[in-house]
Amino acid sequence: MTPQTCILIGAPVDSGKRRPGCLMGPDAYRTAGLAQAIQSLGHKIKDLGNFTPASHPADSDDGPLFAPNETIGWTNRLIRVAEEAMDRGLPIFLGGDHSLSLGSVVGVANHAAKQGRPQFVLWLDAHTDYHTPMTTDSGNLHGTPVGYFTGRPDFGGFPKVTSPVPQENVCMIGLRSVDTPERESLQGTGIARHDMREIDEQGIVRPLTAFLERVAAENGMLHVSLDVDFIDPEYAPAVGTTVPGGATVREAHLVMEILHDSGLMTSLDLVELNPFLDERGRTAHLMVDLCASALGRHVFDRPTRSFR
Ligand code: 6HN
Ligand code: MN
Ligand code: MN
Ligand code: MN
Repeated sequence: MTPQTCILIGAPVDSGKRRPGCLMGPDAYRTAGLAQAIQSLGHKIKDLGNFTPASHPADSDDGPLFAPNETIGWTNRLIRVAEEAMDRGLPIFLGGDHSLSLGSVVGVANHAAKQGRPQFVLWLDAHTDYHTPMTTDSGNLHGTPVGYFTGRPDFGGFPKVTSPVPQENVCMIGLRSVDTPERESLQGTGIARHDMREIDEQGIVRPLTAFLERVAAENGMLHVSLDVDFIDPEYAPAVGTTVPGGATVREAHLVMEILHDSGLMTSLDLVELNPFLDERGRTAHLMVDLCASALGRHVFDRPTRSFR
């Protein structure tokens, strides 16, 4: 891969669910040596520090949603930050919970639309995060970003999504916890959904390369959203929504290594790390290592693999 300028965007978003702790994520990644790992691969780093939400009315304790106003503030902030960062390099959003993708994905998709290129999203997660504020039973908005950036209705108060990501451009891998309303509304959508059963039976390479071939064929921009709970909790315990039966360390690295080979990734989220739940930093370190794989860390050189 040609050297990149990686733009670190600290997004200590903690409003997307009730259990606190993801606000410590960006600094845990820094402490685990993210910048050094990326620089050692020959890339440049621009660390923009930690952002705050755009100003917003205070949230009240009543109502079905948890902290909607703060989450709207974050979404407003991160859309702008994402749009600007895309002109300067490869943005890496250091979460923060997954509600940060309400902003990061809409921002990068706005940028892609200006370039006249299609936006694609690879969603690596145990969950589909396809709720809307009307369908969520938990009231936790980290369960809604895919619904939002694909243009589902009922996101009143959130910025209007002017360049929704087409359903056919979204690929989810790692699924093993999907709520009934999500499953029902995903039926008949073009969103590619690969659950752990399929990964067990067929391996993780096949769905990934099929998707990357499409991104390449359409000269697309590719946003990758990596939720800690994509990985099995045995290896990645520092997340509030653990679901057993997730990707192994090698499966997760293989995804990142193939992403690097493809040269297609244009932006990345590292989300849902809750350092308060970690064991001596091991989850933070694993996420840093996965990010390094996506940016070219490897054991031996091999013939380049072309998706074009
Ligand atoms: N995540 N489907 C559950 C909910 O509360 O809506 C879990 C969401 C998990 C969110 O993966 O970022
Ligand atoms: Mn631009
Ligand atoms: Mn998620
Ligand atoms: Mn998840």
